[in-house]
Amino acid sequence: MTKKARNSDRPGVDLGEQAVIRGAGGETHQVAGGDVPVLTTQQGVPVADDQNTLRAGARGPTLLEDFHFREKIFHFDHERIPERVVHARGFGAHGFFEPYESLADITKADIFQRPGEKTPAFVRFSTVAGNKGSSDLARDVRGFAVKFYTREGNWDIVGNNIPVFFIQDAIKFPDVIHAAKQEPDRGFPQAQTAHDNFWDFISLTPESIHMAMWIMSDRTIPRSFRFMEGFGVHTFRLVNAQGKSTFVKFHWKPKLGLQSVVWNEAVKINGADPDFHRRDLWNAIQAGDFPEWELGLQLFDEDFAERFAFDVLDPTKIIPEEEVPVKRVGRLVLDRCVDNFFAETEQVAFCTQNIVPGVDFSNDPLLQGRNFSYLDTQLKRLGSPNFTYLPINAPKCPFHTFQQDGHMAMINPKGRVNYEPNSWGGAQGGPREAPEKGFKSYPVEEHGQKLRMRPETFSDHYSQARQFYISQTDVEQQHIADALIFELSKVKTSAIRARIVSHLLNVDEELAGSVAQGLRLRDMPQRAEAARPTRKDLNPSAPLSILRNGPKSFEGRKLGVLVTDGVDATLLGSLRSAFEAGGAMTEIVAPEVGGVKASDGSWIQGDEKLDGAPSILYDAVAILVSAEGVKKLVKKPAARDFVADAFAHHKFMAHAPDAMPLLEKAGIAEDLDEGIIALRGPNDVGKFVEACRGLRFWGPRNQGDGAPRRSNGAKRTKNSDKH
Ligand code: HDE
Repeated sequence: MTKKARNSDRPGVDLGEQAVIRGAGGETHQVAGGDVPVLTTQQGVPVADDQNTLRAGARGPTLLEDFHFREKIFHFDHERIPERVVHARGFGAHGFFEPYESLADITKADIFQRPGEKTPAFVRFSTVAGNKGSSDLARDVRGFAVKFYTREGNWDIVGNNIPVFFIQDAIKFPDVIHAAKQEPDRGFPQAQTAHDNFWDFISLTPESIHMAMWIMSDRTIPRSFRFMEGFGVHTFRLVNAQGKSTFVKFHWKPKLGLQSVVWNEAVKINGADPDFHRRDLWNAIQAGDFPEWELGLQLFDEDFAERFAFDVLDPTKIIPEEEVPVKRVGRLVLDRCVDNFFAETEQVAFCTQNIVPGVDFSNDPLLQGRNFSYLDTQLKRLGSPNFTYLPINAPKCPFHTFQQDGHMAMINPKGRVNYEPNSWGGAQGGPREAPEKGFKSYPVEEHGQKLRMRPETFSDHYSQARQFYISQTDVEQQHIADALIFELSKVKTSAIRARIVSHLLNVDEELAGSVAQGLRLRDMPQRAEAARPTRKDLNPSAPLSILRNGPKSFEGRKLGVLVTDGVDATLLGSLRSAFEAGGAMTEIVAPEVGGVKASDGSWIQGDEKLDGAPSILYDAVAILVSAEGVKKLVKKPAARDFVADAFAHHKFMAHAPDAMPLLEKAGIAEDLDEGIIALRGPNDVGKFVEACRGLRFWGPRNQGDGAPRRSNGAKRTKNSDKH
């Protein structure tokens, strides 16, 4: 060791508080002392030097006896565990659930007994198809898995942000997932369904057409986790203390309303910030802006199940909220980020079979299969049946079992007893059964032949696909057509494209026509043979549309403000305070991250450098530039894209009068519309805030926008509400 240096030896460069020693090769050694703990091996042996391996001579070979190096590299080499086979990419957070009222009349589940009592919860959001390192804005279903640590054990609702699924029987799960993930010979495409295998499977699996409509809608490109719904999908049972069962479907309703991005934006966000969703959740929680959902229950009895047009055990069907309203029974709040991503988000093990007294399964064949699968997958991933003892998975209520040993046994009982019945009695005898309090399955009577057969009641594959489609606004219908055209244009086999259109003919003829036209199919295929004809009498259902259930204010959203030197300080100040007062976030985007000098000489700190903060990262943008500043900006492609993209993506925009040259360069000066607000003074700020309460400005800004493509020029008759 040659030189001892402290922070103060290096003016202007902050090396932190630690003492620093330079080694013979100039390498940095930071030394323990005071409150700084000593680095040790896993065995607790203090480490003197963590920069150099043990060698025979300074330039000689490394010695095998270097146990510190061996342990460090050994551990590193084993850091990875298998990623989840599906839902590999995810992001979790802690929080709590709090019921509004006692639900004792419906369920004895302890979590629902005492209004206002908080039960700890952990939630993991995920995409399905992409690998762990894929991008957040892939067009994909989002997982919405909730673990409640109740006083009577852990209860998991392992749901998605879409209320239906692709398949009706668990035996098809490996097939649909194989088809959706990368093709096995080439190993791509990653995290997307825009390829032959996926659409081939869908085209041969008519039960998936309802879900296909959902995934082609903007539900699969959510603005963030905070703006999406969650669904338990299957029918479950709730059982009360008297043993009465009520069927239930679980819903999560986001407090902020629903919001998605547009496809062109999603594609660009994946490049600019592949972690867009996880960063959003992290930032919101760190800022104290805790995301919140209400738990909704659709409760119904056997009579309703008999009367309902579809089989309530069929996971490709919803029950429209108009038929069974969603009763909001409590709220889920996420208020704490994880301390360690691996320990919590990666190691959390959700299992559909984790239920508690008061909750029970239905015979949905998908749910029954899931109950089998999740335990297997956790053993594979986490490597030991003791995964339940990891802190993120362990119940927070007392638990006592006679399970023992296995890899990584962490919680081991004391004493001789490891079986029951036993005659050791008292505390020595260990835990005993609880006939009253213990979990009892609902004693539903089952009978029937042993057979492999899909029930005939599952055979209507198109009616609800149609109902979903006609429940969308024009803009949303257009997005569905665009998404289908995009995805099918990536499919190389023309027969598959035609086969999908043949199914669409059973959903909506105009949609089929638009897609056929967008693909330039030379001949319209014949309508796919339907096991049951499509019902046209199902009414549109408003809760199925995102735009009809959007945010009511700009709260929880983000304004990007592009500034230059000479920015009008008063205008910027009133803009920021107006947005922040409404619960929104603002970010300053500057030519350099250090910031800019405002008109009054004050220094405005930058949050982002322009190149790293395209307008796709914001819900709305303001361009507050000076006459001098704009001269430099017009030459920057990033500045032109900032404006042009915000316009193309239907964002509300505001601009200082001096920004006009940039709007001209971006090619939009001729197209100024009511979604673009000139800020001539602080009074106009109110106008902009007001406009931003809407989701986006859906006026026709791009060719084809807003008005669904017509296949034959026919006038649309149904449901053409604009939002
Ligand atoms: Fe899953 N699913 N799944 N799934 N699923 C998994 O379990 C499976 C299904 C869902 O954040 C796996 O821990 C089968 C529907 C979520 O950790 C695995 C079937 C729904 C997550 C598995 C389904 C889901 C998973 C892989 C058809 C919505 C992520 C890793 C019968 C209601 C949970 C793991 C997390 C994860 C199996 C269908 C949601 C392999 C066999 C339907 C949110 O066990």
